[in-house]
Amino acid sequence: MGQKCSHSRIIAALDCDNAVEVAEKIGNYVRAFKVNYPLVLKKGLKVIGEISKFGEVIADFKIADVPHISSQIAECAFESGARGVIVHAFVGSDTLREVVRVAERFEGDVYAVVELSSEGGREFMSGVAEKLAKVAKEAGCRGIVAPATRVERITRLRKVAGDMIIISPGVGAQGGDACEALKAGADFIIVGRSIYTGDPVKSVVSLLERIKQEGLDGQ
Ligand code: BMP
Repeated sequence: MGQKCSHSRIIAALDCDNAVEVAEKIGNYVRAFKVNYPLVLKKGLKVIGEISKFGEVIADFKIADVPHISSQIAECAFESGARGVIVHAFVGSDTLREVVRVAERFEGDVYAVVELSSEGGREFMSGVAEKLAKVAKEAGCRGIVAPATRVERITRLRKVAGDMIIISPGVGAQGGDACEALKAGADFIIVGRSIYTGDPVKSVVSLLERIKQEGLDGQ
């Protein structure tokens, strides 16, 4: 992941209509961009290519279908210029392996959601997240998605994840703290509204400064 700002530990979630404009402004400060369904449904898949001019794109389609459909979704994402895709780990090994197989063709990465950052993530996912992380690891996923809203869960999941990358959403608007998530074992934090609402450059720079002050900037 990441060529532009190789030490940044921020992945910007561009869930805003002016995503391309924001990407151009903050491309030098983030490690990657995460693009989600609402944006692609509104702007079309071509938006992935447009954003990828300013940094690597992870296509967050939270793929969760049977293998032959999931692999086609991943293919669409990679063919559009994504360097990574996000899948749901609960789909099981067959789908995960199939998506990893597609990613390998494009030299891309697969990240598996093991526990959502929302309250609902506690209902079912918390109880099986470690198991899901293990399955994702065995299937060859590059990383897992774990909640910054419950940093103790990141710490627990790190034990299973080993050298897999942990990317962690829920920072800022959902109540999670960037530095606490990194301290708990996340490699990267995913930040959306706290960056793109207001002045994106100011917000991302001040977040980077906080991370640096705490000695968590990974340099
Ligand atoms: P925000 O920082 O504005 O709350 O955005 C969080 C982003 O991370 C959204 O794109 C959302 O889809 C994603 N996300 C999340 O919030 N929790 C998860 O568990 C998994 C996610 O992908």
